[in-house]
Amino acid sequence: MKRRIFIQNASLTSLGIIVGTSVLANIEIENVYEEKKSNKSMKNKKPSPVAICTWAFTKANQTAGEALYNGKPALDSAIEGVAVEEENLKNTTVGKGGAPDREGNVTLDACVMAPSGDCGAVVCVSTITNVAALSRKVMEETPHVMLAGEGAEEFGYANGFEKEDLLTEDSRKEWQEWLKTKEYKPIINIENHDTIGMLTLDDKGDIAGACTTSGLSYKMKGRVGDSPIIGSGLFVDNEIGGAAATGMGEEIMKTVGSFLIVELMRNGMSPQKACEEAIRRIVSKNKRYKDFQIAYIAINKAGETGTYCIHEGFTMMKYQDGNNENVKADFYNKI
Ligand code: SD4
Repeated sequence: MKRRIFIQNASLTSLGIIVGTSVLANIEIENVYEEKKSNKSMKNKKPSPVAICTWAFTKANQTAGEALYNGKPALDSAIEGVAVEEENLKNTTVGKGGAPDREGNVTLDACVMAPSGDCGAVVCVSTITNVAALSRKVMEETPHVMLAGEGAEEFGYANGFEKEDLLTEDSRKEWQEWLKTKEYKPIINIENHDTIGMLTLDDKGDIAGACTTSGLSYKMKGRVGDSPIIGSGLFVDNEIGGAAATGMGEEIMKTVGSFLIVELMRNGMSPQKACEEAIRRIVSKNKRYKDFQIAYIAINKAGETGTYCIHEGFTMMKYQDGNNENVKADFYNKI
């Protein structure tokens, strides 16, 4: 491989700029080919279980990681992990205690995806905390993939989910403060608590994922972002790997980011390179990329992981072999 790159570089120098692009393209293809070969050989090795999640959700990721090491399947572990944040009243971007929309309603969105390729999702749920678990119920107990609003809530009560008020006193106070200016400027990135997207690889080598959020603070009534949309906020193909997103949902949806990452991995890219390419896709299509943050996390069947974002500041958690590590993502906007 090294020799081939050397020869192509030599011809680049001697033939000059006219052939430069195609030679570089060849090098790129060769790199992908080599990566594909190494991915194949990794596939034969059985990796130890791995849990990764967006942001520094230490306890949630630890919970999922320990569940995996106790032999729980990938989907059970992911749902157990994200439930920690759904129930964390201090987290104003997930579950109960999440920031409301402009009219004071907390509305939650979530989805899950199983190793079988089955998936479930709920959107605009305003009275149930554990919306990832509810998404699983939709997947398992209905002929549908997604339920919205009242329909999702009624289905939830019928299946044992408790009716709750999701607006906490703290969130109400902050919303009332916001009403004084009504300034709507979603700033995503600064704080280290946000939507939780989680990917898990269990001891059988199966991959699953869950993604759960209260969406953008003070969003328009009825607004739904990427998080519950299969392929955007989350995608898993158990033959290849999985990906999850956090950040400005509108921009993630336009490039179906998580699906894109899994497809790039299918074509031989590592999880890291695939996350980078998905961010590049967004940036190249959107001159306003400096105004918003998007971050991806990904895992493949070999248990390799990757993460990349537009702006500095995003970290993911990774649990493997008893270590729950905070991993800083490399970022695009270095200027
Ligand atoms: C959304 N992607 O609703 C979510 C919000 C988020 O970091 O991830 N914030 O658009």
